[in-house]
Parts: sequence; C-alpha cells; structure tokens
Amino acid sequence: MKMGFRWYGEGNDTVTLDHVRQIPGVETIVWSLHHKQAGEVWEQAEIDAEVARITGLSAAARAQGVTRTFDAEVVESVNVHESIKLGRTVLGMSRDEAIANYITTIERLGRAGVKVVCYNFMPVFDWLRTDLWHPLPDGSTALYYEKAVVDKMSPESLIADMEANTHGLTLPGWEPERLASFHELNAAYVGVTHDDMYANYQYFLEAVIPTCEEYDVKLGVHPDDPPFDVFGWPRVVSSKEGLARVLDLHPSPHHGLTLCLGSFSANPEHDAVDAVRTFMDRIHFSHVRNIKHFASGDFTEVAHRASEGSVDTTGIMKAYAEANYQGYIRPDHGRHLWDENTTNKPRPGYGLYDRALGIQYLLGAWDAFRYQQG
Ligand code: DNO
Ligand code: MN
Repeated sequence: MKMGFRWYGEGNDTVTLDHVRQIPGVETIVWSLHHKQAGEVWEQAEIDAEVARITGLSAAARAQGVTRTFDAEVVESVNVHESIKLGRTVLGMSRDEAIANYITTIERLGRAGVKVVCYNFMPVFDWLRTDLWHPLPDGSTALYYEKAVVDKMSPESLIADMEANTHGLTLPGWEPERLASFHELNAAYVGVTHDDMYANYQYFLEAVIPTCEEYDVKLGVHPDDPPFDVFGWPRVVSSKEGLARVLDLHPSPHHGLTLCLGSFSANPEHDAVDAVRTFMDRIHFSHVRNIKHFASGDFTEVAHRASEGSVDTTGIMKAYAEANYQGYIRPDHGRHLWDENTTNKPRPGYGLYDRALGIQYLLGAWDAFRYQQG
C-alpha cells in the first residue's frame, strides 16, 4: 500500500509540500491541474512541470539538507465532460471531441509516469453538502449534509443561492464563472435514465481503455457522493450493485475503482468492509474516511478513527492489510482544526491537521494488521 495526500498545487492550497513532507508515511502526492475544465486537453509541459515540482525539492529545502521527496503517481481528477455522460453535444462540445481530449491527456499523463487517474461519473455536481463549516462538539468544524435542506432544495434554488452567495456556499467545480452553464446542463438531463448513463459510460470506456492499457494508466471511478440520486439526476456509481455493474461494463483491469468509503457509507445501509473485500482486485485507489449518521438522515464528517463515527475504518484497514493491498490510499476530507477555523482557512475538507492525524490512525491500523499477518 502506498499512502497519499491530496494537494491542490502551489499557491492554490494552504498546505505546502514542505508541510506534507513532515507527515510520516506519505509517499504519493495526489494532484491535478485544477485550472483545467472538464473536456480540456492537459498540456505536456504543464504536466511535466507539476510532476517535477512534486518529485523535486526547492532550493531552500535542499539548502536545509532536506532529502525526502514524493512520487506523483496519482491524479485526482481528470474530470469527465458532461457530453460524455449525456451521450450528446452539450456546452459546445461533442462527446467524441471530449473523449479524444481525454485520451490525449491520459497518454501525456502516462508519459509522465502517472499510474492511476481518479474521476467521477456524477451528473452536474461533485460532492454535495449543506454546510461546509459545521460546528462539532469539540470546537472544530466539518462538512455536513442536512437531509431536510436538500429535500427542500431544487437545483435552481441551489444555483440561485450560489449566484447570490446567500449562504457563502461554493460547491466544488461550481466557482462563480461556471454558474451560467448550469441552466443548459439542467435542461440536458431531463429524461436521461440510469440505463442511458450506463450505456454512455460503456461507450466512454470502450474508447479510452485501450489507451490506458497501452500507457499503463489505471482509471479509478470515485463513488457518487452522496450515493443516491439528487435532484432527480441519474447517478450510477452509488450502491454495491451499481459499482458491480460499472465494473462489468469493461473487463480490463485498467478499469477499476477509487473506492471512497466515506462517500459509499453515506447510505447507512452500505457495508464498507464488505465493499473492500468484494472489489479488492479492482481497487486501484481508496479514500478512507469516517462520517457519522443521524436518525434524521443527516450526516456529518468526523475524525478518521472508527469509534468517532459510523464507518468501520479499522475493519477497512484490516481488509486491506489481510489482502496485502498494493494500491494507493489517502485520507479524505478532514475536520478543520485550530487556526484552520480562523486565520488559516483551507479548502473545505482539505486542511492539514486532521488529514495528518487521520493518516497516522490509518497507518497504525495497517501496521498492526500487517504485523499480525507475520
Ligand atoms: C470526495 C472527494 C471527491 C473526489 C472527486 C473525484 O469524497 O474525494 O471530491 O475528489 O469526486 O472525481
Ligand atoms: Mn473521496
């Protein structure tokens, strides 16, 4: 297993590579070119510059005698253009054009030594929460999902809120400059079924997987978050059955999962440990984090330790350790601690401290269970 840490890039993240360097056990920086929109081709020079930044050391660090470096083998994410999910031209791009650009990006990432590319196949939105700074009993804050708020919300009302900045809520991928494209997308999804989505997904895989095999880049789909339909849009990577159906769309081992156990577990019926054991040989990358369910249907994100919430993070690490899992793992969203709630606000969920603590918990469990294996 290789432990990773998601990093948003120089000047785009409150966390620096030098901070991450001091977290024991992190080998891989999980990165992306965050200024690229879905459907855009990534330039080789930009890829190579980012990989060099991650795998190298600054002059200042070298002068201090620092030697520890990272690999840049995991990209999260190369986003899939909506035309691919819809199977038709939308936002001025045809799906074949978007697929051709995706293939070019995969080739270039493969040349740069990238081994795994994470993506999701959710219509319109990435993860959805109703409060990004929800207070927890210990004085920290975390991402929170309030069911009653989402049940009352329509996509139009959510976008209107974001446009007017009513709640200070900016969802990932919905920075103000993109809000205008929302109305076209919302209309495009009317009448699109789950079966349509699976068919469009298969078309995408058949086109891109040969390139993934040639360049030895594994694709790992991230489960829907939360793992059920929202606003009537069809989500197809939600349940265990959905994940199995997605994997069956293409037999190549280069088509697999970024199994995010926090997202998957947001449906209280889901069994995270069972999912790890069931899909082990197709898990290329895994996000291990914890959430806590409430009877209301709400959930909050909590610290990574199993006893803090509803997800059996220890059982998950036991399953990985028993299989001697060879893929990548990272902690996922953390709480915001200490100065992260005042002077040093990170991207919601992506502060330094709670993810560093989470890594130590996950590695502790991994080491103990590996030790038991002899
Ligand atoms: C939430 C995060 C996601 C993830 C994307 C992958 O659990 O891990 O935002 O990065 O869905 O495309
Ligand atoms: Mn995740």
